[in-house]
Amino acid sequence: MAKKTYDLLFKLLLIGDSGVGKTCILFRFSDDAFTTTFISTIGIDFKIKTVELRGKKIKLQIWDTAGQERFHTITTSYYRGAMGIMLHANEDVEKMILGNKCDMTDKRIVSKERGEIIAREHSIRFMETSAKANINIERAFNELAEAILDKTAGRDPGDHVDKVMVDRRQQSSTSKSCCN
Ligand SMILES: Nc1nc2c(ncn2[C@@H]2O[C@H](COP(=O)(O)OP(=O)(O)OP(=O)(O)O)[C@@H](O)[C@H]2O)c(=O)[nH]1
Ligand SMILES: [Mg+2]
Repeated sequence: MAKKTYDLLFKLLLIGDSGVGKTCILFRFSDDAFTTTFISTIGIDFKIKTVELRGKKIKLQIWDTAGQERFHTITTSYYRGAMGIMLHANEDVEKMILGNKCDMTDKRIVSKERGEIIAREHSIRFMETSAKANINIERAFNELAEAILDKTAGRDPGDHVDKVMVDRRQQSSTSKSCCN
């Protein structure tokens, strides 16, 4: 019998304006690499990375959405079923705001303190990151996954399987109407 390679599957979503560095954050996390070339995401993309947290193998399925307004209809259709969202979300999902490009100190617009205040006001986790300098990227994903793990601990593992199935159906129906 084929052995399952993970214990839990978490679906995470990266959302935010075009150019803030979503794809670079994911690329740094998945491949430990960075490029200065800006290739704006078309529609939606995803990467898989399995992490081990508290003795559990957690498969992270991370969706990277296009920030450009013209893809809004496609990208928002993927919000359903997300278990953790980075940058913006509502209701019962675990959220985290990333203040990316923190390596660009001379071009800083939002202070760290201001970011922390905004996040606290909305009860959202906050972390300053840099995909370029590899600051807090792994920590951000692990912290979000741990928050989901805390929330889901004790639940029947079957819950997760069901959620994935819903997502798969959604993916296949969305890809038909997608542009790629
Ligand atoms: N200095 C610095 N530049 C970064 C960082 N992260 C991303 N960039 C640069 O910012 C630009 C945009 O990065 P992307 O990751 O493609 O942006 P995105 O948010 O995915 O954009 P869309 O796909 O259009 O939504 C690229 O030129 C990157 O090299 C960072 O942490 N520091
Ligand atoms: Mg992108």
